[in-house]
This record gives sequence, C-alpha cells and structure tokens, in this order.
Amino acid sequence: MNARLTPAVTNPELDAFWMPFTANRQFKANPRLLARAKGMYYSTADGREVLDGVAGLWCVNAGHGRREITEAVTKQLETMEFAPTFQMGHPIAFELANRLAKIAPPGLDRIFFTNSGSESVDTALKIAIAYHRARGAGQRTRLIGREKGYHGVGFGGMSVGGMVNNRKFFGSSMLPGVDHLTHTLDHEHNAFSRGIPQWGAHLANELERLIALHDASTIAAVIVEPVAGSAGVVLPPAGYLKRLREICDKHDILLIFDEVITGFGRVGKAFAALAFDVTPDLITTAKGLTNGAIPMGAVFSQRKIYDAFMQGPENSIELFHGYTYSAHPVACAAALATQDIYAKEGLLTRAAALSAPWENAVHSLRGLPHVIDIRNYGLIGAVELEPRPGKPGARGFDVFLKCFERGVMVRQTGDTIAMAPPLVIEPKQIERIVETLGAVIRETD
Ligand code: PXG
Repeated sequence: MNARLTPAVTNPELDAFWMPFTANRQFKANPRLLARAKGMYYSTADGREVLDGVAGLWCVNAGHGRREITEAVTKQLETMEFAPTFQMGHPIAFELANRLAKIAPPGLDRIFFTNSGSESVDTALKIAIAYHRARGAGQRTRLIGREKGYHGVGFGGMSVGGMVNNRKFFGSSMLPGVDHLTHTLDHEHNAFSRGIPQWGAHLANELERLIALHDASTIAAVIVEPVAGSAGVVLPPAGYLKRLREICDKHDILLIFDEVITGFGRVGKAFAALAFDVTPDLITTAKGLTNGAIPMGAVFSQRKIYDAFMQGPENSIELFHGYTYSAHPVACAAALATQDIYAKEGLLTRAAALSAPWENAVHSLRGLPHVIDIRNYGLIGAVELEPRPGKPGARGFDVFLKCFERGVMVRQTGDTIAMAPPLVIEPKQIERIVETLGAVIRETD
C-alpha cells in the first residue's frame, strides 16, 4: 500500500476534531489550547495567562466571562430553552429586535435573525434579490462583491468574497452572475497612513465600469465590508464609501455593508455606517451581537425593503427563508444582556476615545525590520510584514506564535498581524500588546 495514502495519525486525542481554517497537522503536533477566560485574558490549558488582542475572533467586545450574560442565558434556559419562530413567536425575540432597531443607523429598523455571519450574508443577498423581484424587477439578480472581501463561507458569501484561497478549492461552485470591484489596499500611495487613507476614493468609480458592462437593470446589490478584517485589515479611502452609495442610488442598486466585524462598537460607533456617515440598505452582523457568548447573527434592513415584501394576500409567507434557530431564545437573552452592557459601559463609543492612543501605539512599530505597512481605524490595527522569499505567510505565522508564547494573542492572515482587542481594554494593555509584538518582530528573521 502506498504509505502516502495512509491517513496521518498525529495525536489520537486531537484527531477527531477537524478544525476550521486551521493547519490541522501543524496544530495537533503543537496544540495551543485555551481553557478559561476572564476580562482581557485567556488562560491556557497549562495555566498561562494570555492577553487577548483579537477579542476571541473579533467578537468578545465586552471582554470575557461577563456575569450578566451568563445569568441571562441561564435564566432563559430554565424558562424556555427553545421555541420556534416559524408561524410562532416569543416575546424576547421582539424585544431584541426593538432594542437593536434603536441603535441601528437611520431607517434600518427591520431585523432578520440568523446564527452566524455567513448566514447573515447569505440572508442579505437573498433578501436583495427577492426585494427586486417583489418590485417587479426580477431580472436584477447580479451581485457585486470586492477583491479581498470576506463574507463568510456559505455559497453566496464565498461567491461575492474575494480571498483566493477561500474560492479556488471550490472550482465552479460559485454563484453565477457575480462580479467584483477592485480592492482598496495600495501600498504605493497609502502605506503607513494613520487612520483612513486619503488616496483612492476614485476606486469606487469602478462600479460605474461594471454597471456599464452588465447594465444596472441586471444588478441587485453591491456588498462590501466598510472596513475589511479577514484580508488583513483593508481600509476604505476617504470618500470611497460615500461614492459607492451615490452610484448605487443613481442606478437603483442596493448597498449592503457587511458589518460582522465592524458592528457593535469596533470602530467607535455602533456601526461603521454611522462612523462613515453612509447609510446602506442592508447591514449584516453577528459576532459582537452576543459578545460571542452564543452564536447569533442579524440582518438590519431598511424599512422600505421590508415594506416591499408586505404585499399580496395577508396569509401568504412573504420571504421563504429562515433558520430553525432564527431568534433562538437563549441567543436573544445573551444579545439583550450584551446590549445592556454596551449601553451601561459606553462600549459602543469607547473605541473612538481609545483610537488616538491605539493609533500611536501601533504606528510606533514603524521602522522595525520587515514592517512594510501599518493600518489602523477605531480599535482595529494591522502590521504588515514583508513575506519571506518563496514562503508567504511563514514570517507572519512565526510572529503570531511567538507572541502567543509570550502571552499575547494576535491574529495572523498571511504576513499581516491583525489586532482587535475587546473594547474594555486599558491603555496599559495596549502598551503590552504593542511592546510584545515589537519585541517579537525585532527578533524574527
Ligand atoms: N463577514 C465578515 C465581514 C466576517 O468578518 C463573516 C462574514 C462570517 O462570519 P461567521 O460567523 O460565519 O464566521 C466574517 C467572519 C479573521 C477571521 O481571521 C474573521 C472572521 C472569521 C474568522 C476569522 O479575521 N470573520
């Protein structure tokens, strides 16, 4: 038998879990196991403290181990662990939707619940297509995403997404009729910009080119992350998002902001739409909605979109879409407790107050070996390293690993180190993250 066809058994205790977006064999040979979490810190299974520089995975905005969330979840489990929301309802779902509508950007006060960011994206894309059909424009089915975009891993999100590894393995299984804008990362003009880069608003005009190619009458929606996270933090140039909005308005195309990362305070306001003063038609969220405690996502819709569906006989279902766990009562309880914390502690705007010291801290790494760009906005930061010749991602991985060994968790995407700490971070902890990262970069070839 060909030895290479024999499955690799690395560690019998770790083999059964096929880990997501992970180098399984590398991880299982040298596992990094997190066992507990409190406030700004994780503890590893062997008892080491690790400062959380990425809010788990961009989701634990209020910090770890929040008692209020635990209590709300426990109480809901004891009261009613599950109830359907298909042709039935339960009060806490309506309470949460009303609550979210109050912090939503103007007009986006109709809320559809999902269980993840990927589901929120697929939901928003389907709503966009069905909305045009409901208005008698059923030929508008084309979707426009952007290079370097990340919109989760459903077939819809994968298709509008623009990260090559998330697409190339799945061949022709992409949605038909999808096109992509160019991305906005430009080292030549914008390297080491502090905050939003000034060059590049004109890149939004690319949308006019795609419209000229396909014709507006075939296009349902444009979806972008206002600030892209997964691709290694890609910022919108000043004026870019406004320009996209103008072009979409001109051609009756819906604009979707994917705020799975930027929603719930990451950029200093409740949503990036508010921070950039650009109002999209749909907003996708997840992550910070429940502080990461229970999986949940939500799509915020303009009322005009909801209203367009509320036509025809009243006994007909208006949108043939939903999940068993849409508005799961336990997730609703976690989300309400989370929103209480955000409101009570001013966390939805705390990133605005911290963004100047954060910016200074991350930009202090300029000039260190191999650092080719630094980007920041709100409480998001990225340090891009020059790849080792012929080994893309290797330097980034080494830096990530050494930071973890020294008690700081950051996120690595290729050779970019991304940071997005819980919004409860204190200035001393910002220093600690950046000092550790700086020391590691200095000593990494
Ligand atoms: N949209 C955006 C903008 C995201 O960032 C998703 C959709 C999908 O969400 P779910 O809940 O289905 O994973 C995301 C997820 C990283 C990283 O490395 C980012 C995400 C997930 C995992 C890792 O930055 N974002």
